[in-house]
Amino acid sequence: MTDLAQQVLDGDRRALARAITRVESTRPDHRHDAEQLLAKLLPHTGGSIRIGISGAPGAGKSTFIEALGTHVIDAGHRVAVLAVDPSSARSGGSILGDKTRMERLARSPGAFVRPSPTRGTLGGVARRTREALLVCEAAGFDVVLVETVGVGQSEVAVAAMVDLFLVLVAPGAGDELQGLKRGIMELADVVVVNKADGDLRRAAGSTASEYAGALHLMRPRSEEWTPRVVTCSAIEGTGIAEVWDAVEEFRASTGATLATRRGEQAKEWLWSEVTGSLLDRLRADPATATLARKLEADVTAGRITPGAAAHRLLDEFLHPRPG
Ligand SMILES: Nc1nc2c(ncn2[C@@H]2O[C@H](COP(=O)(O)OP(=O)(O)OP(=O)(O)O)[C@@H](O)[C@H]2O)c(=O)[nH]1
Ligand SMILES: [Mg+2]
Repeated sequence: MTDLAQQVLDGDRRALARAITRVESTRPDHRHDAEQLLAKLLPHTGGSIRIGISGAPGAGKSTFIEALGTHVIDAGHRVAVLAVDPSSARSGGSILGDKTRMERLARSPGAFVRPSPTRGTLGGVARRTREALLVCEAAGFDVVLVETVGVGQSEVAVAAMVDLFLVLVAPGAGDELQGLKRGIMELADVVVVNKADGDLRRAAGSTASEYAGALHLMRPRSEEWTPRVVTCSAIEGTGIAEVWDAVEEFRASTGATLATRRGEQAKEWLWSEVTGSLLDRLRADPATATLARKLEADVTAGRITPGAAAHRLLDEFLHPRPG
């Protein structure tokens, strides 16, 4: 792992890909390697701006990331793209489509594009993506984009690992404001209305006004930054520079508290690791698994409350009865 760590620090891309594969692995011996590797890389992390990009399917995330990534590379940065995609955790996702859509970016020497891990639960995928982000920073990428699809939990997970959360919407998506999407708006630092081109240009303008109005009504999350709305066309490339300007302004306004916020995030991460690892170990324990199957049936049939069953399961795991 010492060699691999050094190769990552030297900017060796194949080593970077291998390091991330190791971090994503669910094998217990790999986990040990991954932790050693991360310990070596940790002093070299923290040097990027971490940006979460979320949006409903079809909003144009892949096209937008290609346009923004290319713009940012032209400005002299190095960009890594990671993904937390619960649909890909289930089905293998739309990696093929993304390969073609992000083709230019993926070919650029200044970019590293990594499809989301295809195995594991959302929690597991998010945990590993968070570590992959650190590996990319150690490899010298100074902009990390973490893509997620616009469905609840995955956005909360991504927002907890980034500095800035960007929500991409398509024109006419204003009715989303009424319903579920409101919770997501509360996470947004920048809302980008995409597809402001051709027949959709006017609709994009009114959608932008609706979002600006909605954001205005929300209680500000910080004194340093007021969320803002930008319109762009990822296909034509218009407005992309303005999106990046907003990112840089965000960085300038919030720079003084960055270390504190990342420290808080790391603390939360500690506890989600504890939760996740505890569950992994509990599930890997054969005696507990046998009892779990029995208690699941009992809970389903209403013979015992879920609370009581949970306590029995934990007791069995923590204080196994001999024999
Ligand atoms: N007119 C217009 N169409 C766009 C723009 N950006 C993306 N599209 C189109 O919108 C569709 C979806 O784009 P994607 O980039 O695949 O969107 P996505 O959010 O990554 O979609 P998923 O990966 O399925 O969640 C494609 O047909 C794109 O060509 C844009 O700026 N203007
Ligand atoms: Mg996509």
